[in-house]
This record gives sequence, C-alpha cells and structure tokens, in this order.
Amino acid sequence: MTNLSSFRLALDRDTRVDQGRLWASLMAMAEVGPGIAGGNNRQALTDEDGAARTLFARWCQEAGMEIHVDQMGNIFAMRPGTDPDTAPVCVGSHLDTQPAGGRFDGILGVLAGLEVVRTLNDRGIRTKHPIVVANWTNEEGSRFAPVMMASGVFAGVHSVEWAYDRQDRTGIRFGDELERIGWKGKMPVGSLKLKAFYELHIEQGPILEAEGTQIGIVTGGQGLTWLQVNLQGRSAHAGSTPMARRRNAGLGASRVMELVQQVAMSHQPYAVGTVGRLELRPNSTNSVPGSAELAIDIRSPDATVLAAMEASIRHGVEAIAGELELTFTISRLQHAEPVAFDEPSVSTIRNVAASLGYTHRDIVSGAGHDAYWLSRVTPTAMIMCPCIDGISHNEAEDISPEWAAAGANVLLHAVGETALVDACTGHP
Ligand code: HGY
Ligand code: MN
Ligand code: MN
Repeated sequence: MTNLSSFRLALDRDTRVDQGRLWASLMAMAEVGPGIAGGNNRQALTDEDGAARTLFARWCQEAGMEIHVDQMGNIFAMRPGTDPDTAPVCVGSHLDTQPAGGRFDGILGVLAGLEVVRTLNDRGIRTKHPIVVANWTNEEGSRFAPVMMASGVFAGVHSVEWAYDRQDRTGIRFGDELERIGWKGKMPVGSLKLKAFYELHIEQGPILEAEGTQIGIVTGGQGLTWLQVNLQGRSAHAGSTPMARRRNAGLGASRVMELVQQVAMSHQPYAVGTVGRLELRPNSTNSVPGSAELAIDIRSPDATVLAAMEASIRHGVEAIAGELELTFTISRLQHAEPVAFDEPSVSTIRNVAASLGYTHRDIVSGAGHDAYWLSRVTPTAMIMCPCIDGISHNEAEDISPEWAAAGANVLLHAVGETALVDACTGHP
C-alpha cells in the first residue's frame, strides 16, 4: 500500500497548460473532415472520423500513452500512474461532429485531456492513479441514432449487439461500419473501471459569454426525448387533384412542426422543441407528398414537463392525422432523463475554478453529453467554457484560445486533485 503522505492533493497553483499547443492541436484536428463553411463534417464512423482517430492516437502515443480500444471503438489513451492497481481518472469527450458541425463541440474536451497529459509530462509530474483520455464513439447520434451511443453502451444503457444493429439512413449497420474503418476493438465495453470522469465542453449556448463568465460549473443536464413520426397519405398529381380530394402528408408535416413549436412555447422558460429532420416522398414539385418522416427533439430539465410535452405531441399528431385523413406512426428514438452530476466532483471543479481565479457560475447543460451516461457508473462532473454568440451545431461555432486554455487549466487541476500528485515528482 503506497504511503499516502507522498502524494499531494494539488498541483502547484501556477501550473498551467500550454495555450498555444492546445490551440495548434485544435486547428490541426479541424483540418480533418472539413465542412463547406469553415467547420467540420466528420460524422461517426466515416473515413474522416477514422482519420481523426488515427491522428489522436498518434498524438497520445507521442505523449507516452498506451492506446486501448473497446468493442464500440471507444478509445482510451492511458498514462500510467505510480500505483497501477488504482482506478484511472478519465477525461475526454468526442471527436465525431454534426454534418454541419463546429471545430470545438466535443473536440475541445478530447484535446484538452491530451494537453493535460502533455503538461504533466513537461513538468515531470507523476500521479498515483493512471490518467485516461477518452474519445467516445458516436456522441452526436446524427448519422446513427441515438446520441451518446457508445458511452451509453459503456454505462450499460444499451447492449453492444443492439448498437451494432443501428443503421444509418442508407441502411449501413453501425457494427459493419466500425469494422470497415478499423476501429472495432476487442476490449469488453465497460470493463474499464474509473475513479472519476471529467468532461470539458463548450457551452453551446449564450449564457457564459453574455455574462462575461469564464467557466461554467455544470451541475447537471436537461432530459431529452427523440420521437419519429411517419405520416402516410397518398401521392397525387399537383395539378389535376382537387384540394378536397388530397391526403397531403406534407401538409400534415407542416402542422406537426407547428405543434412541436407550440408545445415547447407552452412550457417556457424551460423547454425546447425542434423538428430537425423532415423527409417528404416522393419529394417532387408536382406531386402531392404521399408520405412524410419527421424526427422530433424535445428537452427539459424537468422530467414531468418532458413527459407532458411528449403526451401533447402524441395527442396532437393523432388529431392532425385525423383531420387530413392520414395514417401515422409515432415512436421513441431515444430518451434520457435529466441528470444531476456528483456533488463532490462538482465541488472539486468549483473550488479549482475559484482557486485559479476564474470567474465562474453554476449552469445546467442544455445539450446532451457523454458525461450523462458516465455519471451512472463513476463520479462525474463537467466544465464549460463560453462560445461566441452561443452558436453550435453550426460551422460558424467559435471560441477563443483563452477560453479553451481556462477550461483546460480547470481540467488539469481537477485531475491533479483526483489522481493525487506524487509529491516526489515535478519541478519544485
Ligand atoms: O444532441 C446533443 O445534445 C448533443 O450535441 N449530441
Ligand atoms: Mn458535444
Ligand atoms: Mn453536439
């Protein structure tokens, strides 16, 4: 049993990450899978995702870490601790992006984790617990639903087999695609037991920037439900079909979109509702749409509000279909309850932010994150940094190098406190 007195609870307070190196890594990663407007299109399990993984793994190996990959392609870059029998402290997020995604959503959390290790290496600092930097597969859920898929398997929310059978909209299976890009590991998912998990993420909303606050102390996150609605009418000639004889699925879709807006607005200020995906068939200018598929995203920090929104939407879709003589199906694509993070871990983040002199405030996450599921299996907390105009899931997503470094410094010191710094190492 190691003598605990040889470990300090904290790094020297003047220890900071290398802001320029972190920013250079973010910009280099942004070159992989570029979008069309300055952001990224690096969707899960595409070749671009594979290239990002390869780059990340190389950087981690150059920093002296061992690479472990589980059956869901989750990457765990491990920095050994002085006591190999202890559970690692994990930091990380995701490298996959939305189709019109930004350069920082998820990527900041992964590369700030790498920067933490690079900084400890620079200072020759050892920790008692190993440190793991994680890249969680398919956080975005845009190509393969649901969101936070592989961290969900890690936390026991989904089975590996169920996840492997998820298909994208062209019918490609998740498991086959993971195999194709060469990132289907052998490590059983969830076998890595963690001491704690910290995720740094951009806010993806306007609060921190508007207040001029540097750090968000994330106390929890709102719940989310995705619903898929399929409306079935009859395609018909746009010219020769009288209005009274139409069974117009496109009209039905427009009313469902308005319904989602009204339901969200009726639960303000803590509810949001979006129809982000709409597909009409046959999708031809001179054919009345015979069928429509809509994907609905509703969220609230209050579980009862979320349930009430879902019930109102289900009821409203039935009424709309009746009025327009459509048949319909409505099904849940996914659901995550609102989450509260581990209070001692949240306090660590808050105390570190204060001791480093950063302005900070508690905040509830509007977006979903891998930390949601990790909080089921290990003490978990999140750190947020502002983003410009609160824009995200948009190629214009942007942050400042200073915000990135401030978040990474809080991550660095939170890791130092949790992984226990070996007092005999590091510069005086
Ligand atoms: O949908 C979300 O909240 C996350 O960006 N995947
Ligand atoms: Mn994200
Ligand atoms: Mn996202």
